Amino acid sequence: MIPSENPSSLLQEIVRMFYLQRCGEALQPEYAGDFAHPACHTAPSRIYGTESRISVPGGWHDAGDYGRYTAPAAKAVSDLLLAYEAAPSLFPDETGIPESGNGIPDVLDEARWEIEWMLRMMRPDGAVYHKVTCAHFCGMIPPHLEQEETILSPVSTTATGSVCGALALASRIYQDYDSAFAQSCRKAARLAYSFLSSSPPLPFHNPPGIETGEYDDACDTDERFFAAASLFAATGESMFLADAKELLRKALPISFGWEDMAGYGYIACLRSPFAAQDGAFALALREALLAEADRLVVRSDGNSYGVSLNEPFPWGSNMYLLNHTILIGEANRLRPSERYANAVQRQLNYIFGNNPLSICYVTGFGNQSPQHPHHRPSAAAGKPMPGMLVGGPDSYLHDPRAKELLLGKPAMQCYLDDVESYSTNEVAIYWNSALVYAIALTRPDQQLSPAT
Ligand code: G3I
Ligand code: 9MR
Ligand code: ZN
Repeated sequence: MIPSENPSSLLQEIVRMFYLQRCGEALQPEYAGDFAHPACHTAPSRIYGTESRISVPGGWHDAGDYGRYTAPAAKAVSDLLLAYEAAPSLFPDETGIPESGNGIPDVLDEARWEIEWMLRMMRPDGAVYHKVTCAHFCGMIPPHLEQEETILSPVSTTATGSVCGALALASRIYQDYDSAFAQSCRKAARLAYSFLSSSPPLPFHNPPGIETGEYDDACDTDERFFAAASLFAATGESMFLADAKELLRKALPISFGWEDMAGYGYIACLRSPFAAQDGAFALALREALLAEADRLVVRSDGNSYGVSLNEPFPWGSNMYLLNHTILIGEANRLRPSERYANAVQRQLNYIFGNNPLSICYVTGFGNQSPQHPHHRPSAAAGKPMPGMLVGGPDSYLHDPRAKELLLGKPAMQCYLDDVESYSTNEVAIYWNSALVYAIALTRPDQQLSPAT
């Protein structure tokens, strides 16, 4: 039930959203249409607590706001790279971005845009700044009009671990396209790892005066595991393998969220040419992933919409559902079964309209889709940017509009197509990326079939 007149245009638009979220370069009307704008956020950024300024241009705006946050960036990049690796033929070089036609699939050009920014966000000692944002969220203005100073918030070990893992992954994926770039990713990943190895946990909390997104995460063990596993997967070095095995003793959830990144360590290892170096470890990863998929599929089978999420639904429920879909889709690659394939398809069907509100949660597609996302460029343009996945139902009612209008509703109906409802109707790069990855896993190495 992929709701597109032309299914490959759906995937293309979902990937093009990243281009439209680019920060630090002018978006030309030729590529961006109504969402063209002059270069934004180009001034050097102040390091919090000091008067020093450094330049960290580039990357993507995180969401409906213009912050740039490294931990969720690492999830978004990892999703895109793993999606590409699973199904390269779904990702052409002609999607209408400035790099189209350069001989490199556009999705890899786009992910590189973010990776190069992540490299700038790394300190010389390998630690990674948690985010660069203004002190407060701005009004519903286009990006180039947000002109308050940008501030680099302190480093965290959650961001450092996630970025390390994503860079190590990148070093494998870009090897065939640009080995020098691949090598610089690997070198930076090693540097981040050396910082992590000698650092106690540095969890992040907004420091006084900073009010933008927090991406707080009390536990950095899963990010450390992703870092070690991904470096092992990229280099085959036994030190990283030993660390990954040790960290895995801590019963980490096999998840793919910005706050729970262990799943990416699993996939990096399972896809690595070095996996065979320790057959018992690879088998343990495989068995654990399949067992988790089986558990989720039981839930999906028992739900009338085929949804594996338990209630209550969290902020960004659509992403959590897609993260499950990714896990089941990866299980289906390891051990193909109709049951896995059906669960993947049913979860995507829910996203695309088979839900109690009959809404397709991707802007611009389906019979009914969000018209008023909490997304500053859309609000400023007076129309929704296409190809964006909104967060979806949040039964905790995390914003005042939701509290006012949704009290007492069943979890799947706790959604408002209202620009004020940032907890249900915002968008985010790492929600779109999860959708890209989940779609790629429906047809590894094949074209998407027409809508059914
Ligand atoms: O982990 C706890 C869980 O233990 C608890 O049972 C549950 C119930 O309260 O909450 C869980 O924490 C939630 C957390 O997300 C992880 O799911 C918080 O309540 C919830 O408030 C938090 O929401 C995050 C939100 O920012 C507020 O911090 C979203 O995941 C996150 O996607 C969202 O990200 C924002 C950025 O801050 C700013 N940019 C836009 C972006 C998208 O809305
Ligand atoms: O616009 C902000 C959105 O990007 C964030 O996800 C959300 C939660 O951090 O906050 C939004 O900003 C709101 C702020 O938190 C409270 N005042 C109203 C703002 C929305 O216009
Ligand atoms: Zn910007």
